[in-house]
Amino acid sequence: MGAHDLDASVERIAADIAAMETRGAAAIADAAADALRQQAEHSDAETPDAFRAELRAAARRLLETRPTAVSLPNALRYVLQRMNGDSVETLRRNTVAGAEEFRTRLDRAQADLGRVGANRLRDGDRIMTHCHSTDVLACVETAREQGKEVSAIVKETRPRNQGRLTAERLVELGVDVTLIVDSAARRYLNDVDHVLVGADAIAADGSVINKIGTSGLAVNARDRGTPIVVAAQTIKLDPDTMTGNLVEIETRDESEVIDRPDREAIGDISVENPAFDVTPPRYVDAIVTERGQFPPESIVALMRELFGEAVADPWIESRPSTEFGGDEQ
Ligand code: RUB
Repeated sequence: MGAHDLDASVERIAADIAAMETRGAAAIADAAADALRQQAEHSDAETPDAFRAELRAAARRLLETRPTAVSLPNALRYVLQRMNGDSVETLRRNTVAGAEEFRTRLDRAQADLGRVGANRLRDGDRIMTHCHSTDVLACVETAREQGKEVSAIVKETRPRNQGRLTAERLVELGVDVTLIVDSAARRYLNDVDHVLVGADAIAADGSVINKIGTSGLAVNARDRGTPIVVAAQTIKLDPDTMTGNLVEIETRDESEVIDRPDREAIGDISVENPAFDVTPPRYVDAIVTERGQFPPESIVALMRELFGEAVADPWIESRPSTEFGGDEQ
């Protein structure tokens, strides 16, 4: 394997993320860290520079899969910042240890978040969900372990129907589930105690980026007086937004919305398929993290504490390498 050769496992993990075989922000972060671990373990780079270049190239390949879930660059940053050492073996050991530590911390953060979120749920509460969020499920799981009865109105979440995954998992947790089409949400909002959704990214102003349909649900919930709670580990906080950058919203293929024959039968139309939307902080009652529960407007303080004022992009290739025969040789 020469410099910039990607391990087969990196290609496989990247393809699975792009095809949504691996999906959801936490699972994407976990898979990305595992991909870097495998690249490090299998690398036959002969020099430290070549090893570092391979790992950076692997990170760039993973980054190009899906643009919105900030857990992906945050995971890559965590691992690459631990890629220290003067020899290939030390670099390998530290990178593998960094990836393993990241994955352990991710699991622990979700369990801790689950305990915080479960405190909001009372015995007999009914929630409404959108899409499939493992952070949301962690809250319900803990509430169930505490012996609380919970029921759920589950939105199917067109076009990919992730609501069915949520429904299946909730049934396993002993939750009474009612599946509805997305457009029926408003009708049921009077009957639920909380809207509980996950996040792909949280911006510095407290905006929540999550599956398309979340913002409309939040506006309707506010209109009905139903609290909107976002379950999001701190890995979902987007440090780039502290300096004014916007979160890129992924658009996916129109075939997820309508197949070609049906589209052609209709005539000359455009089809748009944005995968996520932005819910302004004024429609969000609380963001539940492993560090406690926050009003959305205060999340920037936590962001500064965790990331400082500036964030690095450690996957970028250092410039002089080609000119002076560095990494690329
Ligand atoms: C998934 C989605 C989820 C968040 C949070 O979208 O919007 O709500 O990623 O999930 P997609 P988690 O199916 O397009 O990836 O709490 O598991 O990180």
